[in-house]
Amino acid sequence: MYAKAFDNQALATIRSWVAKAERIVLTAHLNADGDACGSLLGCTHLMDRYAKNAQSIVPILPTGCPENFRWLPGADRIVAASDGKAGTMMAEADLLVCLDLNTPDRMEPLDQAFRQAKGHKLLVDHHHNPATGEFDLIVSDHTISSTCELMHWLAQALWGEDCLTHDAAVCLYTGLRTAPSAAASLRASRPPLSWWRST
Ligand SMILES: [Mn+2]
Repeated sequence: MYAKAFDNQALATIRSWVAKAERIVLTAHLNADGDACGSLLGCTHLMDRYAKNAQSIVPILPTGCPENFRWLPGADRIVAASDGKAGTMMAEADLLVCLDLNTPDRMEPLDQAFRQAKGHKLLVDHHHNPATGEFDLIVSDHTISSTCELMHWLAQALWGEDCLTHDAAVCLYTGLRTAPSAAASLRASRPPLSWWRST
């Protein structure tokens, strides 16, 4: 089990934001890797399940989805900055979830649109030195293997052990397996994660 307890007040805030949000945008860093794509889409599937009032849930990647991750469930929903609509979607969102980055600079060319957005800004990440002034709430732990692993533990804390759909689990496992630090941690004989659930 993940040793560090999540802050109860932070969990309540996130649950409330997700439950009330009507327009949700999720984003990750440019030149997305497996951890960025996996956490972005894993969280998208969680929003599909738990954001009961959402009219739109849009994953955005600054430079789009790389070809080698287009097989991931939900990858066809990803909007690239080159699409031209991403900035407007950020401006209209009442919840913006950022994954696998520690500063909006890593969202270029969408960094300014993000900074100008008025919605609640949540960061879930495992890099050092998160930019604390840029987000409303930060869930960050640089000692954890990957953003996907952190997202997995966070989701369980928010919504219980059975929270992951099959698609969410596929996406999060992909990031967990492809992030270099995550692969090393898996090799270091961590106990198997019990997060598989078909629905
Ligand atoms: Mn990454």
